[in-house]
Amino acid sequence: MLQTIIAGHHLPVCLYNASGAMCTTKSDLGLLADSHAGAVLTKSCTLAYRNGNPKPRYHETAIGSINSMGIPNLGYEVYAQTALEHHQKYPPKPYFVSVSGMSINENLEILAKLNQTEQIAAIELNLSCPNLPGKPQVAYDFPQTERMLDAVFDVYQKPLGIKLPPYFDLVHFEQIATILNQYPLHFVTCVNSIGNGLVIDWQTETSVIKPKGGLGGIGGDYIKPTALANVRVFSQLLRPSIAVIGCGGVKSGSDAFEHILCGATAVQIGTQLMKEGTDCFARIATELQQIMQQKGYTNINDFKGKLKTIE
Ligand code: RRO
Repeated sequence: MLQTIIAGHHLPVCLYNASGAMCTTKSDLGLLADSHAGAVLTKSCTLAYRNGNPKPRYHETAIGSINSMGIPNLGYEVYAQTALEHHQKYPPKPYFVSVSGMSINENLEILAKLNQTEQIAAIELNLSCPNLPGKPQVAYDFPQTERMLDAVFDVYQKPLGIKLPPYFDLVHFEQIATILNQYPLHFVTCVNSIGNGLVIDWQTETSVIKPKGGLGGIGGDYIKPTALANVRVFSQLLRPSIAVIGCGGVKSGSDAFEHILCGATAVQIGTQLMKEGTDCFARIATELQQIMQQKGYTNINDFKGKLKTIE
């Protein structure tokens, strides 16, 4: 009932983790593989191991999260190796790798290596990390995004999608969609955290995370309306062969239902996975299924993208 297809790969359930949430270590990836998630996606990786930003760098509030992790990861080789082990143990569950090199050349080098690992179902190229001091988010710089995608598709022919930051202006949606429609992308994931928010503790009069003077990417309930708008508008502007994967503020079956109604082909879970652990997948899947049954839907395509607006 909840099955879907991403980049030609069948997912038994249209829910899986957002990159960054519980997917950095081999043991995290094992827990995701063992869970009811329909796929596994790794932490964004670089060529070499990275420690990331100084701690505290992640903080939860009652309705969301702020992070400035700074891409802590084990280096791409570990995630390629884990793909082999994953494939032997869980052959039907697609394994996606998120890539976030520090430059075009670093991304090209990582992709050239990952190209050799058949067990990777697809790459999610992250063009939207908000937490590198001194580095802008690539996908807010449209000429840089074009240069990146030109270079990537020159060397990489296997299934690839990109992780976008949230956009807020309809002119920007149209400009970036026109660029993305030129490339053989399999999917776009909307959205990364809303960059450079500030959560503070009024009692101690202090910011809650250490990097960048307390600024970090915001996730959770705060970002659901922005995420839904991005899913909706990109579903309308992109070629139909580019699937939109929804990410942002999903903590219940109705949140996932809303993302699909706006056009999502699958839905990722970040902050809620961090709060609840991998049990969230079975719970949210059950809730989504109940909503579908009540409405008489048997497949997500029965309502995908069918949001009604008021005339
Ligand atoms: O590691 C991070 O700081 C991070 C990344 Br790569 C990202 O894409 N989004 C985010 O909120 N944090």
